[in-house]
Amino acid sequence: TRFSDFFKTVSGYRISVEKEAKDADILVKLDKDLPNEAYRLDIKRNKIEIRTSSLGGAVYAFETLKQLFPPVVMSGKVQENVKWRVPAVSINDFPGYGWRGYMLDASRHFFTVEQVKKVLDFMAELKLNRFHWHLTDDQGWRVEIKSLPNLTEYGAWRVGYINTDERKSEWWGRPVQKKDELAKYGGYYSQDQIREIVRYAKERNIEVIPEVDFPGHAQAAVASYPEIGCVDKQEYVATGGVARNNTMNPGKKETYDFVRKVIVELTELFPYEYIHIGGDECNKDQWKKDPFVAKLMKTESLEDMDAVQSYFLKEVEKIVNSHGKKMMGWDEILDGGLAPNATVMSWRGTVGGMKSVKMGHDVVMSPNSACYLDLKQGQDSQEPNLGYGHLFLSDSYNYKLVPDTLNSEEAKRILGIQANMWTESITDWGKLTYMTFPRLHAIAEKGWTNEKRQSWDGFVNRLRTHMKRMDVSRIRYAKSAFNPRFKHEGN
Ligand code: NAG
Repeated sequence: TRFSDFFKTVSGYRISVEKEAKDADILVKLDKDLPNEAYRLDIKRNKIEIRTSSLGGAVYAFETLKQLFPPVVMSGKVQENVKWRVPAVSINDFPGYGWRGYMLDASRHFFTVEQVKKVLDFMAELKLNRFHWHLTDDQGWRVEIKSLPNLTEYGAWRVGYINTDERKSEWWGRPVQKKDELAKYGGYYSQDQIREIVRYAKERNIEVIPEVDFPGHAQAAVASYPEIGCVDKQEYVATGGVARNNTMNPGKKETYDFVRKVIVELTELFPYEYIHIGGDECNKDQWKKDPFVAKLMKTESLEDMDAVQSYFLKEVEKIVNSHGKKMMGWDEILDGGLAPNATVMSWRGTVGGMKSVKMGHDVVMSPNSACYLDLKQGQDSQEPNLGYGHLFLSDSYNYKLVPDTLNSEEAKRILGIQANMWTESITDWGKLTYMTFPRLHAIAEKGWTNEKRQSWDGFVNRLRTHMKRMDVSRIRYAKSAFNPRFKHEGN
């Protein structure tokens, strides 16, 4: 229905599905022979015909159709007084990879339900189908877990110095006056809101994958339930980048009870295959002096801290699997020995991903050298002071997802690609879209288009049209990312 409404608003089209379709302008037919997410789009003088075997195929046929109209439509907004014309073409289209993801970190900064829906809208427009929701970190716990109420009563809020000027000002180009103010910041998603998001995503062919970060990046959790940490006193939800006591204690029974409760409720909320358990950047120093960890090492004959982490994550995997889900984690989950059924998300470059493939595990590639949207897209002089390093559009576009060193069996274990939006410096919606585009266009193309048909020149041409679309819709994006006079290395 969302597409019928959309096309009706702009042009009075009649859309029909199957039988009563004869006199419709846009006709959607079920064609069981087409693979999942594939579609055929035939545009004739007085009729548009779509064939597909799946909801996903239908969604993408309509997204393509929207993009064939002049660059006046994006995110449901339409410009008035434009000739509403589409070329007569025949398109046979299907994706290269099943996992085409976008990750939103909702912990470092909180984004409302309405904003999350807008993320899902632009994902659908770029034919992305996996929304990875980073729901917990040191700076805030954002998912309601009914059996663990402290997580959202306490763990969702931080009190600290927040730079209010930066929050309000036009942030690019101008120097920001620093004036700090003590404030409470936070928010969380209720279970009803999560169900609403999952439903909204489903209509757009998007699966939602929750991430809760274990055993590191967990200061908000440890602050809410000190008994799962390596501290006896009350800890605070982190305000800045450097967390203190942010590591769960794998030597305590309470920790496993905690994990179990979280997983049970996530399983009820998110109907899909995977639960992402984080696993990245665990600070193991606290474990070295913890008596519970020492005891665990003795009883389980664990040699070092990597072995402790691996033991813990294998236990987590058992819990996840026993609830009918698969476990996914960042590539640190390889350290000390990978859990037997785990899928790896490779972020520290591609090494962890390639190693996992060779070991027979599935992987999603999300290397920071190609997919990290929190890095600057242009030179420092052209960019606002967001991001701590650089990742140019051409770096994303030139990334080769499947290296020649893999044989065809191994290549199949690469499920796809994902862009990650970490939000330490992303305080609002304008910054989010600015850092996301146009790199997300490049990453989306990596996931969808056959590598042989990818070309930088072709991409840049098509991007020009998308940029017009974003201009019309007043979506902020980095123009510096694509400047034809400015050659990035590797262009
Ligand atoms: C890493 C952290 C993440 C952080 C990001 C910034 C992963 C898997 N972990 O340090 O918490 O926000 O990079 O680029 O990326």
